Amino acid sequence: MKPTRLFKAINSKHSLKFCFLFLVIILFTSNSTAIPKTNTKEVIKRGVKIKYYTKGEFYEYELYAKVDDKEYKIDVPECALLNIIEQTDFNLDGIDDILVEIGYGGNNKGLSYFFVTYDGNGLFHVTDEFGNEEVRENPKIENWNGIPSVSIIEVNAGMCIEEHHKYQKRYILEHGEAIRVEFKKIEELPAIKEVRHTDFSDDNNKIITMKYDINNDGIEEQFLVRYWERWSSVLFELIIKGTKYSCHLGCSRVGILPTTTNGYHDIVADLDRIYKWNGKTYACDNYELEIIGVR
Ligand SMILES: [Ca+2]
Ligand SMILES: [Ca+2]
Repeated sequence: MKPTRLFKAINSKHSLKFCFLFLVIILFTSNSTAIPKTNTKEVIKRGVKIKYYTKGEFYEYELYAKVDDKEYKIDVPECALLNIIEQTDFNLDGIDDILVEIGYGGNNKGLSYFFVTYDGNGLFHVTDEFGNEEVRENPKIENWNGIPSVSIIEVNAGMCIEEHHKYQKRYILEHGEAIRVEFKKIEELPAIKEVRHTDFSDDNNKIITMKYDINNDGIEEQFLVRYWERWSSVLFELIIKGTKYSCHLGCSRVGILPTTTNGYHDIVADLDRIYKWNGKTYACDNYELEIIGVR
């Protein structure tokens, strides 16, 4: 009978070999089922031609992608101003991804961001958003350890009622998600002399004069600092050799830094916004102090 023959086989001199074979089969099958292998790269043709773009305007933006000349509409948050910041291979898998900015317009809400990846077969993946109402500057796309990364600045500018803070955060696209890989608190640059918005707590209408020889010619220049009630911040004018320069951007403080550029001390606004002398006026990024007259 067959059961007898099986019993005999197990108990025969070959039983050890049988057990070993059985063990190998168990190990092999358990190992192969423990690691799920759903590699999206296998279903995506490398080098696929993909182009992302938006359509529409005024809070009715829609996001599209054209893959090998076939158009797809991608589901994204509604009622938003969408702006594609960058199309590049953020996760280095050989297929272009995008970083999209969500804006809401006006001064009340900041900016947030999400990545979109193409998963193949007409399927796209949208990551969770990052950023918030304290993000107002354009993000920077920077190389971070060989990977494209997104650096954003969060700052509670505007109303200077709370203590001023500023953070730099860095995100990368990994495993289909926006992963934060860096968090840095931006410290306030120490100034030689400064005027803060809190210096006006006793009188909003006064003008505080700050004197300092900013170009080391033996004559003190004058900062005229006023309070801007709407934003609880300060505005300043600067008089150099009879010429008046005006800053129209509110800040929580204005100060003089020990560093110099072209022979003039640098000026700091807020925590770390630095105005440098360019030979004609003070400038920071694309903003210059306006020359409003000669006394
Ligand atoms: Ca990619
Ligand atoms: Ca001087």
